Amino acid sequence: MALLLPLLLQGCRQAPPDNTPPDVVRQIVMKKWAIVPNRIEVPQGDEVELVVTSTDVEHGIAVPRLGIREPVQPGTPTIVKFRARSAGVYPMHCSVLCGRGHDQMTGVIVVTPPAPPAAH
Ligand SMILES: [Cu+2]
Repeated sequence: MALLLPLLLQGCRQAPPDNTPPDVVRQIVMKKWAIVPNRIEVPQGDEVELVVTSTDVEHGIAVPRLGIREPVQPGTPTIVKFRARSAGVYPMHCSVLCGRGHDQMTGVIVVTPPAPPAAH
């Protein structure tokens, strides 16, 4: 239930440096026609590294609300780094038209707020 708390903690948020190693690493596999897993949870404020691979043809990883849009070539992992400053659900999809099931290539990145809720 803590995940549903409104985010009213902007004023006491820390500002961590941006050149640190990732706090969390998540693997994503793109293939005809799915993003696996199609739901990824990461903590708010952490430096996240996504390692995105394709097992067949060229796909693309796009998470518009996080400003992410990168091609994913088979055989070469695409590394995407981001830090989500707000908790919430961020839709992701394939950004390369890869066949008739392309529209099914969707998922979400769920950014969870720190738990337990910080005392303000
Ligand atoms: Cu596609």
